[in-house]
Amino acid sequence: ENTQRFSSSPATVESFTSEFVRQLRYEQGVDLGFASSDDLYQALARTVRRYMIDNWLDTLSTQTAKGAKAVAYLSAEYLMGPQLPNALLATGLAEVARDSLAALGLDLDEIGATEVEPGLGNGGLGRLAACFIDSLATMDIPAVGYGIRYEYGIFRQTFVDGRQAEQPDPWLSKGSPWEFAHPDMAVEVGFHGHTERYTDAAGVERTRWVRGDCVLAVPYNYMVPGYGTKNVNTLRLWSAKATNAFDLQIFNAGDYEAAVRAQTVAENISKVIYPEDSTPQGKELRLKQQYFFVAASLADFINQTLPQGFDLTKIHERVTFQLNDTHPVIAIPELMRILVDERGIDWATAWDVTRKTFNYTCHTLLPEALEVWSVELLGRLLPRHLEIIFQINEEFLAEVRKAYPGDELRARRMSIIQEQPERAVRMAFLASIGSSKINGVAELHSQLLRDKVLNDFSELWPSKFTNVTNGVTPRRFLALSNPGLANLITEAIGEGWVKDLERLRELEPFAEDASFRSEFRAVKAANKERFVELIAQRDGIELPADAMYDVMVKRLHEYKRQMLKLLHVVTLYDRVLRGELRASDITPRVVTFGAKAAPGYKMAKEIIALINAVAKVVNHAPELQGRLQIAFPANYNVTLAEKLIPAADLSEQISLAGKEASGTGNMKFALNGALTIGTLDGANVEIYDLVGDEHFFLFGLTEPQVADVVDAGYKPGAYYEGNRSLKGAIDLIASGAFSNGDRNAFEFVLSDLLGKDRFLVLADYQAYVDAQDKVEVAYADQEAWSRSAILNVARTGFFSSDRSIQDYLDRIWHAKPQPVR
Ligand code: 26Y
Repeated sequence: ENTQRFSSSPATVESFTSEFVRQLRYEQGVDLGFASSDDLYQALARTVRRYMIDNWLDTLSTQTAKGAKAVAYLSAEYLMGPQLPNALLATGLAEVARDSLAALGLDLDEIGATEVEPGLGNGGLGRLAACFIDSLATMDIPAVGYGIRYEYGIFRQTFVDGRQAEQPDPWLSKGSPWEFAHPDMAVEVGFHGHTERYTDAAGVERTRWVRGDCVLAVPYNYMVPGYGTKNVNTLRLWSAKATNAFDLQIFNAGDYEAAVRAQTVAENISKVIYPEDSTPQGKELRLKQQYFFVAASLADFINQTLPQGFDLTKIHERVTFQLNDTHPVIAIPELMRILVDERGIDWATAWDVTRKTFNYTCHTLLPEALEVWSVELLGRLLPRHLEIIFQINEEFLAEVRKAYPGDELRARRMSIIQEQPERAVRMAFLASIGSSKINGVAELHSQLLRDKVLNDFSELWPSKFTNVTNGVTPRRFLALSNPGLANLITEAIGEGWVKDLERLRELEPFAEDASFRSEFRAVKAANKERFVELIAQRDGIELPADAMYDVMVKRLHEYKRQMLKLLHVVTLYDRVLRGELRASDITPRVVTFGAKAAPGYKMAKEIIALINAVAKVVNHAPELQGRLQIAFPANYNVTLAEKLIPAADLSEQISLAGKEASGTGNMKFALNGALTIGTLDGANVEIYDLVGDEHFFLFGLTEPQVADVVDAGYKPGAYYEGNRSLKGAIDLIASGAFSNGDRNAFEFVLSDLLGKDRFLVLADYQAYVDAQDKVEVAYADQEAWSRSAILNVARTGFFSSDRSIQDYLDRIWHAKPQPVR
């Protein structure tokens, strides 16, 4: 099935088979005849891994020998997705593995299906980090990803009576064949305690941090294989472990139970990923996680990667630390502490070096998503870091006052310390002040950062601001996930596109070729069959394969407007019930949702319940004759995305303009030949510009229009009263039609929509329904539709994460490839 002929194989069927059997017997300790599916998976993974290790070690020695500048990506999240298929693709072992297993009477896909994906991320930001390390490896850039080895990944979502319930994700319960633990390389990370002034041997006044307690950070290394190169980079994730010294202290005091409890407290640091992806709660454990991985990573890079005795005033020549949002920003005062307190470097030099070493990527526009840490908490957990932040702020505000004499309001606005509602450290400001470059993740987003969110900073330092539009890896999200389309493309234009995605442009003429279009449709149809089969097995949901696949998958957020999508479905149903629309005139459509809600986000959870309630009625409504189906498989994750995106016809990217920083799902869909229905938000703008108006269903208010509507005093109720079709849909929900007659069931959602509607769902409703009517018409002409779909593929090569990484290299990092010989 999965013919990946993009690379040559390092093994023959014979050698692969003998290694596999050896792994099974001598590493797993089990005979082939008695192997469980997990035994088979572990042995297979270790077999594939074996063919990457030499390249990995060669990469390491090449990179250390050259002493070239490295990129250290600091991210609290890496949403990796399944590892086995990616390793097979990178090594070129896919076919050999398949044949070798088949000869043993085993099936590669069946064994692969037992893999539990490492869900070490919430959504876009974590998945972006995973795409970026793939591209860095593929492009031979010396790079390391630093993060946290959460013992529990993002929760598993289930539905109980249509409502979200969360289950833990013990992804490591059977161990991971992909990780290499290095307890020998553990780093101590301190917390709490106090600071003291003292005079050193040379008579210089200095400060030191006397830590109150400390934990061990144990590194786990993961190979990050580049595609079509020998280069294999490293992802280093830290796991928390209690220190012996710490235990012993309490143990000696005679309190055994307290010693064990203390151990649990220490090891909780890397226990679980926080499932919120906006509205950060000022939770102590989250700040501990952030400092834990950042302190370990800096110590690791300085003490293990840089040569012994390296002059740290030149650290910026050897590394650039990229801050993935504000989560790792405590690294800035940490580097200052190392340089000033530990190395005795003077403050001014240290600050100059620090600012040259860090760069900051912002991923949001929502004010409530900007992280702040209360001065009280930060001062208690990291007293020295708070002092350093205050000193940075003092000098910074002096600079502001000098640049804008008399503008005290501005100084107060720009202060790292917010005074209301409590004294707190604004991490985005600290990041902006302590970095060389600040980037947004799509053109519109970067513009809005400059003009709004960080406007004062862009006035002060215009050249600090830049844009790097996000991208996605074409290895995972095309070559691996859509082998049918990948093969079709390769037959048409050769295989160069996998590493040079702009070459998809060469497909443009094929859009005019009727036989190519027909093959393209056959691939899409096969992808739908594959998805239908999966969803029947996985979720027990029966779906027609012969329908338009209309897909909205992303975290559940009001600003992303899943409600708008749902109102369209309810509108169609309502029109049929009223006899305004014949069911037989509806193009058969499967509306697919996939979305996790943050466990504490009430509105998001109510919307999930509402979607499931509508699905229950609509999917069985005799009036609709099965032409409209809602599929809401639980627990949307990377594994499901890889099957779903290639099956999609219509990609829903309908956030309120000015709210979605970029989006990356939007890119994956277009690249897989889905047409977008979307607003001018995030990277949709760039997709629209590239594919052209005829091949994109554009609707909705633009960002400046949104600002005007809001400034004029938005009244959602007026839209409801003034629009029969909208009123019909909302009234139908309010009537209890989806809640067994209970008229109050969805009061929480509806009253907000009619009273507040922060994200202007009702204002964009009519434009959205009109755009969906255009979709209906367009889909009826399958030749024209596939032409548009092919042009979407051909014109979205820009969205390769290889291009994003090249932009980071050119505009921010200035590091160079170091190919492994
Ligand atoms: C601090 C904590 C609450 C937190 C944890 C995770 C805050 C934010 C996040 C994750 C944010 C995120 O995923 N943002 C998304 O980043 C993508 C990659 O740049 C963008 O495409 C997307 O628009 C943005 O919402």
